[in-house]
Amino acid sequence: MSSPIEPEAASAAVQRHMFEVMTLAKACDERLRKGISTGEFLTVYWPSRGQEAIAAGFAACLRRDDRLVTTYRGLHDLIAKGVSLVEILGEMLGRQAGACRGKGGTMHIADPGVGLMLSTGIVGAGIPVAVGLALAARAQKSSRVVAVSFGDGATNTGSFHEGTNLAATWQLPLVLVCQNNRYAEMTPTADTMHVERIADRAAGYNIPGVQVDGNDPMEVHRALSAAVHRARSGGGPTLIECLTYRFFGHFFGDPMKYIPKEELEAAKEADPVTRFADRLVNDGVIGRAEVEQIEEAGRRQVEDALVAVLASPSPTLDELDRDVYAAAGGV
Ligand SMILES: Cc1ncc(C[n+]2csc(CCOP(=O)(O)OP(=O)(O)O)c2C)c(N)n1
Ligand SMILES: [Mg+2]
Repeated sequence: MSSPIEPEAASAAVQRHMFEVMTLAKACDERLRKGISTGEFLTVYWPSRGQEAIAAGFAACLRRDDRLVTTYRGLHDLIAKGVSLVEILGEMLGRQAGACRGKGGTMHIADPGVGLMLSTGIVGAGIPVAVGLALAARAQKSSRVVAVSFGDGATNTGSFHEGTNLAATWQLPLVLVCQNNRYAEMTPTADTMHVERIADRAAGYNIPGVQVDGNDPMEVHRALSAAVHRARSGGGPTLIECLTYRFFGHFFGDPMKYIPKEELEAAKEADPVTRFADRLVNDGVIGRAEVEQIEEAGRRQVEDALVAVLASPSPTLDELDRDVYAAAGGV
């Protein structure tokens, strides 16, 4: 089903911002992988490298008070929604400076202050939570919308189908964004579902379903802005399937033996960050020198954040049950 709502065009300033977000996500990913490889960082990491164009869409189309729910493979999404690098890296490295004071780890980064309500390691589990957040927005007569980001594998879970059914039935202000990176852990998507297009699953719930090139930020922006507009104006949920690819397997360190070499090489060849930089330069949005400045600024931001993170201690024992339960007699 195609979208009857006209998307907003991304201005030059918005395109630049989208590129900054993609570049920062790439710089942060590279630094994390370097730190893990050398033994400098002791953490686990599920890289979103290769999927940055989808995050660029979130950065451009969501308001600060809109909500976003993501997964363990959410570094790019967190950056797009405005979670600070200190909170992200602090949490990944188990420091008190982290978004959850270092008690949640890579899989569990949340920052409600900027609308990033949940990252979850339970596949599909973010969807019903996002439905609840969308119901809350409606109950509070707020114009905010909720976007939920999940993988291709998540669309095989009951949580996806139950959540989507409820959101469709109640016409909630929800945008379902599937980051189809072609694999769920080590299994190719095509081996686990009888539909060719995940977007077609929307038909089962009588909501619009669109498939886009998830490596093209402008295409993502177009689909997402239309879906956000629909949700905000009472038109109910949309499912957007973004076709993308993960460059580093399921987790960083995954030997990736199950991935055909040529497939991976072709994906890296079409790197969405490089592709977008070339396009912005060709379209005269920014110059080549500015691309390099943005890249350098991204790397610097990551190093600055790391200084603060590495100076921050690990959580102490008395933190063990703090923030886990509400205090008796009040919140
Ligand atoms: C309910 C549940 N089942 C199984 C797992 C184990 N598991 C972790 S990641 C993953 C694959 C998910 O694939 P996808 O939804 O495509 O997301 P991606 O990792 O590709 O971003 C699985 C099966 C889990 N964490 N939660
Ligand atoms: Mg996947």
